[in-house]
Amino acid sequence: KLKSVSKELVFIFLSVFVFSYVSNGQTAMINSQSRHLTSLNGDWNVIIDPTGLGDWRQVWQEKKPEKKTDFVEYSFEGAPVLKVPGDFNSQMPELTYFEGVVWYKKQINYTLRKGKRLFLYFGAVNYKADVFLNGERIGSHEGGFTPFQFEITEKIKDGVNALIVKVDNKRLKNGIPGLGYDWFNYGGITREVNLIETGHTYIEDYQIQLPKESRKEISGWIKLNGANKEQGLKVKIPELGLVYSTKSDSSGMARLKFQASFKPWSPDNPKLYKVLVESETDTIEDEIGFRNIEVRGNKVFLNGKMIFLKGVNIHEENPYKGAKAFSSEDAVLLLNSAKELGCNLVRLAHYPHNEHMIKQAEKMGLMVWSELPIYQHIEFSDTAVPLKMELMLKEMIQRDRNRCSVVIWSLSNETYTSTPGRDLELVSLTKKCREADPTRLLTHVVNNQAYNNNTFKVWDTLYRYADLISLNEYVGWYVPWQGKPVDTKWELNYPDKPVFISEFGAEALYGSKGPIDEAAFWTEEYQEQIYIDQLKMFSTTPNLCGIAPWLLFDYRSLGRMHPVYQKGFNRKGLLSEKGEKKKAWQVMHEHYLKYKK
Ligand code: GCB
Repeated sequence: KLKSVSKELVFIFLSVFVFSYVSNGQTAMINSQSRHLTSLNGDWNVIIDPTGLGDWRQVWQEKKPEKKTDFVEYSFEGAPVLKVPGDFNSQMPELTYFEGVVWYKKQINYTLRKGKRLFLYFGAVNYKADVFLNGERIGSHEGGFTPFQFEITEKIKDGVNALIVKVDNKRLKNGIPGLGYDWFNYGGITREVNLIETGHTYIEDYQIQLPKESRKEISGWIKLNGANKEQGLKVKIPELGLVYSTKSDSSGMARLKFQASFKPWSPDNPKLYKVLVESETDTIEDEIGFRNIEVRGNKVFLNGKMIFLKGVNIHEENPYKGAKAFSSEDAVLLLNSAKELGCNLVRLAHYPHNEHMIKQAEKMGLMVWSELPIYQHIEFSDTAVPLKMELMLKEMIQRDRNRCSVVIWSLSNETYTSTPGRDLELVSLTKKCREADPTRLLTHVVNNQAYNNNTFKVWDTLYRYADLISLNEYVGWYVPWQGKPVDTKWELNYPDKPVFISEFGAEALYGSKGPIDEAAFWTEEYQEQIYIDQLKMFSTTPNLCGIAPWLLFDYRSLGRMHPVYQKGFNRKGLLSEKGEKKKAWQVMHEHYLKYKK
């Protein structure tokens, strides 16, 4: 008995040791949707493992008992089923508040064609995924909102294969986000899973966008992955009769530069072109819009015209279902409401949303603000954190680099200047973002401004590196007014940059009515008054280039515990979770109607 225990311990020790050196998931290839793919969406069997015992019992090996006294106390056979994509919390009552391990299994029947490569692609798994194929660990990935892949060309068997994913949504002190955040921690395989078959050399990535300084000349590149790196390449835009030819070098890279007279993409005319990217061994089809976004002086310009960003904040949640949003239907639902409000921009808070949101926004003429979940308390001085931030940045940019709707990369929200390493790491991340994508605007959201004597003192080191000064303020809600809104004064540490009010608002329970006085908060009237006052105050904000109320729909968040008014919801929505319009909706709507263009 003792012997077998110590054998088991040695095995566990070795596996932990070896596993920690197994390579992590690769950054997913761009435009997965236009590849030769087999969907693994649908029913997966699951084992709920609140204590993490499955690791010790090697669930991924699916050991079967050989004799009666072999107690194998788990089985995927007969196990409950969860839908992928989707969060696990909303699918089983016992998982509602679950933060821990769920093991997922899918049987794959596959025969890989000769000479082809195979990739296992995940749109996102929140928060950590350990992936096993046929009893062998193939890698892991941390970060709940971006895609990743593993090459399994050598690992897939002809016929039946067992794919097991250990999903862990426990919060981590050195995670991104960290331990505390004001949204629901939906765990699970929350986005699509696909097998992607490619040729031996495939188009891994490409950028075909307008740089900030031009409205005619595309600059970008194509990158090949595989043995045959030097190839003839073409970019075709049939509607413009454009065929551009080039060659990749020995590293598989080709630079692109060509001119065309595009009809620019804009909220009024969200024009997209079919674009073909061709190598000798691969062809990818995309739909790309062309626009340029830039800051000149203290103003934002879209296609050379000054634009006011009429935003709204949105979480990735289907309010009607109380579930993670993941489908194109969910995207249409959320974005239709943003459109109806009168927006031309959506701030997708506080993490990269699914691809349907970005693509749907593009079709509907909504600009997108995409954000990293570097939110409030982040352990910047933990050596693992900068690496995690960098990986997320890379994954976020790579997925959406050709989506013209994305006009702003927001790298952080409300981090604290007092956190050791914060400035150093975020400045370094900012530089990396600029290198990786010089075509978009970049910002950090900060809320450390002082508000005294009806004066805002807006300052932060990060603003120096950002295109926009973005700030969240909740005067009237968390902080009392200190004078008339129209008399508000402002002092900016960078007075020549555009200012974006990325959050403001107040909570109200739909249907809760009352007079506007301090005792009556949570009412629609109280929220409405805060909106009226905020809009007056915005007339005093220097260089104001845009605003975004917090937020479109009431949404689930565990910290919101008021038993009468909140019941587990952040009630700052302009709409309730049932889509009912609160009074403040009308105030915002009329305000946005005033800016016709
Ligand atoms: C904020 C945060 C946001 C919160 C919001 C609130 O400043 O950025 O994530 O949900 O305030 O409701 O307090």
